[in-house]
Amino acid sequence: MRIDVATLFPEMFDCLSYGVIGRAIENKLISVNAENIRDHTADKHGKCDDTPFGGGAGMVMTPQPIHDTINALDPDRKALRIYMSPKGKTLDQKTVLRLAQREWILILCGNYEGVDQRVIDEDIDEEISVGDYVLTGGELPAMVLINAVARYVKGVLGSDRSTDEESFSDGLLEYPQYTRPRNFLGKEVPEVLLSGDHAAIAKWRREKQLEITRLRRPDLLEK
Ligand code: 4G3
Repeated sequence: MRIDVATLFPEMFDCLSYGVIGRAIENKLISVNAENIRDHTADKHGKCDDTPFGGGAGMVMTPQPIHDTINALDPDRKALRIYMSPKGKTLDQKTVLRLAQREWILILCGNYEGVDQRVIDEDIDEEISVGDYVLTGGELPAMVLINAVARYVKGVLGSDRSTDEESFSDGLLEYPQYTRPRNFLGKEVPEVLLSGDHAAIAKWRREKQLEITRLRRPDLLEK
């Protein structure tokens, strides 16, 4: 899978060279290219923002450098083009799985008060939000999206690491996990997990999932 990012802060994406995603990039399962929007501005001083028409606080990113960045990366409109925005559709596991099927995605990151609406209308396919809060830029949301999507690219997780046993894959929250030691600070690991009775373990885990989901996310049980 190819992932392009259009951003004023490409160095922020260096953190993708760590951990599971870093290994996936090394192994060429995914490629991430962070493109500096400032490298595409026609302004001789490198300016990429301006004051909002109609007045109001802050700055808005101008359309020309963004439009030219996107169309330099994807001249034939083959990528799925996403804008990270607080007013986008909230990211969920279903959307993650749909995006993971794509060969090529391009993510636009806005800063300040966002980008000129005309570049969204002209160049963007979908607006996505990572949650109901505002950040200083779309870079951290883009990295959340990249991480969530990359996990579903074939080969990224180890062979026995399953993505269909985890939270949300069956619409419920996860059961609690335990590992060694069997006694920690006087607390014992639940006996059933040591029993070797796989049917009993599966039943206990399902009950725990229902219990925690009823307690914390009753909205998930409605669905
Ligand atoms: C305001 C995305 C701020 C308008 C971006 C872009 C949060 C999210 C920004 C705008 C962001 C999110 C940049 N903050 N919840 N900041 O996904 O278009």
